[in-house]
Amino acid sequence: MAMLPIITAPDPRLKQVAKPVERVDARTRKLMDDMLETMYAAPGIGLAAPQVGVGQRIIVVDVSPDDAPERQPYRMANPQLLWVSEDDATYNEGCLSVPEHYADVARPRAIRVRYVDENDEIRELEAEGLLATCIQHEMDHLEGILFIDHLTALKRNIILRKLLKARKTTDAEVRAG
Ligand code: GNR
Ligand code: NI
Repeated sequence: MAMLPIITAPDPRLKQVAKPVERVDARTRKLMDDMLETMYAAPGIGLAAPQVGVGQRIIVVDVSPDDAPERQPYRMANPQLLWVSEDDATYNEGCLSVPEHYADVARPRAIRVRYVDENDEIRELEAEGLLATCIQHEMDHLEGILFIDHLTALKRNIILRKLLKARKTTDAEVRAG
């Protein structure tokens, strides 16, 4: 397994629409496993391929609590929503590509998703609560959408300006050694 660098906003690669996976092969599986390792180390509860600079429709998710007896990772290619509930749930979301910023986002509380798993098999999953929120957050990444795109332009631009400023500071510090 290998750790992958995570891209942070603003970056044009986070704004692109990802391409469907034709077939889940050994290389795709390796990418899924590397994404999971990167996600656990971050730590995070989900990760989408565009966040590691790969423009393919691949996401990984694991919302099981740290003290759970075992992990429950999902590896998904080409996820599509078959159904969403009428009612919304609001979570205070964060994103590994929008470090240190959090905001409430309302999304359908429950979903049914169809995807291709790590064995190239079609599966369906019904999810609610944090799992449903996380899958939708990851699927947004495949459309080039970040959670800050659900906020007002004012709030989004404040966050983007802060991220840019923080990056310039780190870059300057790195250059100075
Ligand atoms: O680690 C993450 N936590 C999180 C919390 C609430 C809603 C969504 C998420 S996903 C995020 C990791 C990430 O950026 N995935 O793209
Ligand atoms: Ni994210």
